[in-house]
Amino acid sequence: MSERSHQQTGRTAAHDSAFLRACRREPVPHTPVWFMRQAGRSLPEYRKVREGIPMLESCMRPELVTEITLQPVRRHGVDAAIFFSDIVVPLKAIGVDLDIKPGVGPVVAEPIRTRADLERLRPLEPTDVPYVTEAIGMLTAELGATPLIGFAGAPFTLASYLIEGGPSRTYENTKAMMYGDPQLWVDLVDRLADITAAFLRVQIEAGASAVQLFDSWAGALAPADYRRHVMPASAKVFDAVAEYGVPRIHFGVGTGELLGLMGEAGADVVGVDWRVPLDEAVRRVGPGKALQGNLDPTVLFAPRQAVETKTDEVLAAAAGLEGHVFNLGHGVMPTTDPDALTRLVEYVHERTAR
Ligand code: 1CP
Repeated sequence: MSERSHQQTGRTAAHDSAFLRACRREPVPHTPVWFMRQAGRSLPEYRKVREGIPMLESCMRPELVTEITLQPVRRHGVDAAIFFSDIVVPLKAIGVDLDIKPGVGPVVAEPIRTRADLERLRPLEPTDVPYVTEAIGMLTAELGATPLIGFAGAPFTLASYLIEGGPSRTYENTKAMMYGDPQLWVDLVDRLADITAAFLRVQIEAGASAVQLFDSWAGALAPADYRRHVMPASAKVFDAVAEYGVPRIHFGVGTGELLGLMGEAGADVVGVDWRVPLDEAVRRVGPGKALQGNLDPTVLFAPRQAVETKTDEVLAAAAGLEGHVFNLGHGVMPTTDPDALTRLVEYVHERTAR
């Protein structure tokens, strides 16, 4: 099959899936479920296929990416697959010297602090990531009617890794640039918006049915600073992929105060962490958007009965929503019992069957 017919086959087959219907705020046969970080560390079959292969290298092997992406779909019966990759893959692809260190996360050899450093960030071309196009072609053929979610890191979250040089709790250097050299900051996040948009376009062109923009660490910002220094760059990313008509999901952690702005940036679906109940989140986001979330991922360490009670609370708070995609409030923790995830998918499907 040609690439274009792969892409059309994937999206056409998935078009009426519960996940895409919920994103479009259409009636669903049951509330769809998927989990952030479902493809990965909590699964023994994942650890087995990853053995001895560094994280970034595994993202560049299409067969391995396909297998890892499919593992949670097979095991848990989730309603969507998320492409196995990482938010720093496009940065690596344009030549940024970085690595993903086990137990740490992305580490950047030479952090970006000056205008001269900025020149190292060139635009991303589809030919920089041939392995992404190849893997998504293989995946959409295998997935049939199960939609594939593509994703990228949002400009703020990517900037935080590039400026800090790795994970941070305080974002002090990031904020120092944002407040101290706003022109350098705006040029940086604008470049990152173009790179992110190009990375999402590659995934959609290859057949992804929806995209999620992860602004995982935007919750570190006050709303006024988010609106002024971050939102324009994220809005540029959403605008750049609007023409495809695929649902655009926008997610961050600790973003209760930003939910309205994150919707306004151009999302069709707003992801909510576990700190704000969905009935309150919908008031903050306003009409015309679906919500995704928001069971606290640590609830999965409690006994089954407690998981069900907390799940019922999420479903009750979601009862008045126009569109609800069930998810955790953040990623699956590596030590989560995979069987608890499988049971949770079954439970949500049973409780919401219409
Ligand atoms: O389901 C999946 O696991 C899909 C693949 C996926 C996704 C969507 C990975 C694989 N990473 C991501 C996105 C990602 N990467 C985000 C946004 C989502 C989120 O908030 O969880 C972020 C912030 C990163 C950066 C990153 N990469 C971290 C966090 C570090 C920090 O600042 O605290 C880490 C630990 C990684 C490495 C990574 N990415 C993915 C995996 C499976 C791993 C672990 C790699 C390993 O050591 O085996």
